[in-house]
Amino acid sequence: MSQNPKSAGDTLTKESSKTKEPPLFKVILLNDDYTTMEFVISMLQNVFRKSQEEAQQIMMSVHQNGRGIAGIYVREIAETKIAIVQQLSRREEFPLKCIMEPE
Ligand code: TYC
Repeated sequence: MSQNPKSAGDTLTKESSKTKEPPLFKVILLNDDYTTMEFVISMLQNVFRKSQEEAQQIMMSVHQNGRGIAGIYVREIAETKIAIVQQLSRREEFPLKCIMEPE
């Protein structure tokens, strides 16, 4: 075994590909002119589990730059959070959008 030069530090074996971590996705909030700042902060706190301070900073960054990262998750969690934001936004008749992009 130890004579096999491929056994040490080889990252492309079948074993390692089986235990590879799943791909991650950024959930990105998009700015708009109608959703209230308070609502965006509440989404960031309640859906994305950010502190009051972090939520305030992320919201202001999205407001100023047009978009910002709400969180980074595996595909299924990202999709679920996007669906929750969409549902809560529509309920309040806000056009708030969030999208996902590969990390
Ligand atoms: N631009 C909105 C306003 O001035 C606030 C806002 C921030 C909306 C972030 C969406 O993702 C957003 N009320």
